Amino acid sequence: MNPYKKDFPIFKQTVNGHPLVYLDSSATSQKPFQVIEALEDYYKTYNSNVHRGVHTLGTKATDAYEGAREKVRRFINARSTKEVIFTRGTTTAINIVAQSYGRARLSKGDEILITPAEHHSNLIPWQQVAKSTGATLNYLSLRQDGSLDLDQAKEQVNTNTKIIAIHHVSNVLGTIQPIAELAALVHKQGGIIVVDGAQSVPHLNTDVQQWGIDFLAFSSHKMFGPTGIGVLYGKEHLLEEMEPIEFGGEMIDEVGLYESKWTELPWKFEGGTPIIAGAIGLGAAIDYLEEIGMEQIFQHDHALAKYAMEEISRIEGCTVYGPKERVGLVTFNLEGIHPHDVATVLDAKGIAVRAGHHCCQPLMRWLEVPATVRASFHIYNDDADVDALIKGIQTTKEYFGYATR
Ligand code: 7TS
Repeated sequence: MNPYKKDFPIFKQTVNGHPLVYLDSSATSQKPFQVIEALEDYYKTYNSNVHRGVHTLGTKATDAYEGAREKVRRFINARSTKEVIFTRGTTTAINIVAQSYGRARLSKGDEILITPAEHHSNLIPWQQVAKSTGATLNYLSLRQDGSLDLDQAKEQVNTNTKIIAIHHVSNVLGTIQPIAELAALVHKQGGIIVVDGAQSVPHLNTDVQQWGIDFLAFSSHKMFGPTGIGVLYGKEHLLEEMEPIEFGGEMIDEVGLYESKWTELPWKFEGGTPIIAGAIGLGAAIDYLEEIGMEQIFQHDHALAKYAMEEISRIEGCTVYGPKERVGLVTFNLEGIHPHDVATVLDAKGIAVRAGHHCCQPLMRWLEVPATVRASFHIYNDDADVDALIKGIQTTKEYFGYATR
């Protein structure tokens, strides 16, 4: 029995008459009771706005909100809490960099480099910024398994390259990209690197200083925390020079009739009442992750993905996409059966997987498939879940009239 499953109340139920086998953590992870109780505690006992007034509950809420920021700082090894901005999620975090840093710094002749494997959240913001500034959007080359070709990248990155924006771990292929090497490469040419950490921060140890990256975006809901909150990490000197993209309460120092001054970091990027409960929940999620240990989590998720990949590859008519070394997920197709049909049959067995383009339409074209099935794992999954998936795939084949292996 998986020792962590008992912490996640959702697994007490059956789905379609079967114990829930949740293999969709890359879309969103389940929540342990420690996180749910932290949210409940805030709402039940000290619900209050932050940074305003001097009453007791307000002080407690402010301490918890800012305490969560310090937990995030430690978790990603940022130098200062000034570098940790709470956002609505990865999407919002990347949009802040694109809209603020990108629009101010880019012009015709400059280049933004991304890959064909980006989630739409790390693609469309750059398309938009390229359109509005005249900068060019170009693509780094990937090897056949979706991993970045560093030798090619060395040829591609040049003095016009002002921004590299890349996923750390692919939400479709599980590939781990060499972001530290890329950071060194782009810095040599005077550019910066923006890392989409949506699928890496929940699964492996994060060290923004060791990696030398300039910006990192991630979402709480994929790392056992609540929805509606995420983080933008940015190097202090870059954030200092950037303009906010949202204006209103909380982010000001002084307001006049025609001009206003912004407050200091990190609050200048947090206009309006912040995501108080969300931050507190994220803090509780970080406590939970740290108690298990990120190395342990990485090993666990890595081993499960490896096992699943090996087992699925042995099924006749199954194609698995992506590299051998991967983080926490397996993407595949069954010959002659649409991914949505696979997911529907699995769902009838209580097995939750994702089918579709996974918000990566250019990557689907690159893989030359319309869609795929994805099974993704986290700490509450175990070999029995993979075995249930394999059995489910065989049932799917039988259902659609294919022989099993
Ligand atoms: N980047 C990557 C690599 C992602 O996997 C996702 C979400 C995002 C950005 C956007 O995160 P959000 O929290 O702002 O929405 N990925 C997925 C997925 O793979 N299935 O559903 C959501």
